[in-house]
Amino acid sequence: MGEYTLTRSEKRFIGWHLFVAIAALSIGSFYGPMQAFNYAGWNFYPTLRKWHIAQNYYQGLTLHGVLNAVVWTTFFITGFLTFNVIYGLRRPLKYPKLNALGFWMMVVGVLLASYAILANQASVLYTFYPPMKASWIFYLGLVLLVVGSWIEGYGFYFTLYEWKKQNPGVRTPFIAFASVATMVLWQLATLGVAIEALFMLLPWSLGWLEGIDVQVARTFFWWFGHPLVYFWLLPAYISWYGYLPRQAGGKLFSDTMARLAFWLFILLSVPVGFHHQFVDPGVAPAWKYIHALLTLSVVIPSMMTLFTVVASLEYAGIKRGGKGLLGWLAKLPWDDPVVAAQLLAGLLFIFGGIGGVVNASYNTNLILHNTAWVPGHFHLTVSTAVTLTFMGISYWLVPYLTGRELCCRKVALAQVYLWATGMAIFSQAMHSLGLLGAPRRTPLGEAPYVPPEWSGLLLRVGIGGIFLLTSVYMYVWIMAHTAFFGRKAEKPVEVQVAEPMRDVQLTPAWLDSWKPWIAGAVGLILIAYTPVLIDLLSHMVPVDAPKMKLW
Ligand code: HAS
Ligand code: CU
Repeated sequence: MGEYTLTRSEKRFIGWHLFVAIAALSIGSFYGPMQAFNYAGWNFYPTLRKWHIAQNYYQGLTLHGVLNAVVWTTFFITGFLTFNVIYGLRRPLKYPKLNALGFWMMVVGVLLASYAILANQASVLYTFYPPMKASWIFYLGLVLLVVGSWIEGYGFYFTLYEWKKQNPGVRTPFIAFASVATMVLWQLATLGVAIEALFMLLPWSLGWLEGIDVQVARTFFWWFGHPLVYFWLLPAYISWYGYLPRQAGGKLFSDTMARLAFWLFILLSVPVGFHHQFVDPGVAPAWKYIHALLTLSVVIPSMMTLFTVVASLEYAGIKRGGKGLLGWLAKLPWDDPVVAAQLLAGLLFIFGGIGGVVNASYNTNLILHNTAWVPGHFHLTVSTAVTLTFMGISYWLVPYLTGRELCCRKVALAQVYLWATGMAIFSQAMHSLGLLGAPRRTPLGEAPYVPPEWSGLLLRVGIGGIFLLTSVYMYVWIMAHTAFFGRKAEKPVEVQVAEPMRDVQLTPAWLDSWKPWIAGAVGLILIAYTPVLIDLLSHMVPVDAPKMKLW
């Protein structure tokens, strides 16, 4: 790929996405360690209450979950995907105003939802399960966030369509293809939560419905909730396939495998939601079994990714002079924050992935469901594989967008290692606590039933929190310093898109054709959900929120 530069306004537009993402992270990440400290017995909530920045544990937990898991990710992702579409296709967006409309709608949505949470009117956690009921402002904010992201996605489709018309027979450049695929996955996924919010939660919170069926709501939520995690993950995979091999000094081992992995995600990500509902009543075991099988199938594209990315890295390490079976490992640029972030993210994700398979297995799920194991799992996945990779991406993307040099490279390197260490300590302790029966979503520091064998682990959760609190504010500081006060770069940042080892045109044409895969995905969703939904919808038991307020 030769040089191609984005215009100033394109850079600014993407920059705004990252700005909102990092702003959300900087608030949300304050409350994460507050939970960890509570576990360790250092309870700051009385002080936070005095300062009027969180009334209770659940408000803090909601701020943490929504701002980090939903806002930081969605904004970072839409910004990064916009970059990939423009840079990958080497052309402007077809309708930049449409994308701008989507973006500002998302911003309004976030402001509304954040207002509701900050006012303690929506301390319903990031899964907002009914019958907990939030203010309608919260649900309206969510709807705007989702619809805005759809509009940004439509902007991508129009742009790709135009490019394809002008480039018949040419394989879509991987970073652009994979970005549009991520959006398609997101749009299939969000149908579930859109139905839940528009037809159930929003009218219910406005008083237009007296009650809603909790099981139906949960089922639509998890239709969305599982593929949501791949909406987070796939942009990290785009970076691991599309940039990391070159950043590490090598090439992408197989463009064919990379594309096939993305198609498999489109095909298999959605019809798996019942692996979050193994213990829910009202769903026949046969359907849980089918979803469990499909869940284990959607592990395959991740195993393929493990293989392809490690093969690409091995090639890079050998080119850098690595000898023997594992000598290449030591030769990788572990001192480059962009690369180190992604290597550490990938290494910890191996454990996150193994945990995922344990979760997906019905019999082991019964032991760990609703325990601290689950947050242990997702801090290795969304908070490390994804977030640490995004941090690594921003260490080149923000300098590219602002034309300023990354300030303090050494601090950035330390930040990345601190994050990985903190997460390793935190997650290991959380997994172990879960196996000992410690519940999730619970202020364990104040619980009267904590047995002595938990205490060492609870302390380790708190210590992990100290590492993470330090690391995240180092990151925010580096970003702010680079974007606003960084030295003007003498030469522009080179965007390091990885070349595949084989000519891209040799990738089979069926891997560049959308219809069969999307049709397959829709078919599988219909098979996996229709009979259960018909059954659930014909036995609805609408309930209202408890009269007392839960928080
Ligand atoms: Fe999960 C619960 C199953 C992946 C996130 N998951 C959650 C929740 C979240 C979450 C947020 O089946 C909690 C939801 C809630 O609040 O209730 N998960 C899986 C499975 C996978 C999986 C089978 N999860 C993720 C990812 C997430 C995520 C990814 C976020 C981004 N998960 C479950 C289940 C539950 C669950 C149940 C419900 C539990 C319950 O009962 O509540 C798989 O997709 C994992 C496959 C991954 C691999 C790893 C491949 C390794 C790679 C690394 C490459 C290495 C590199 C570096 C690049 C098999 C690709 C190499 C470096 C060198 C130096 C060489
Ligand atoms: Cu899942």
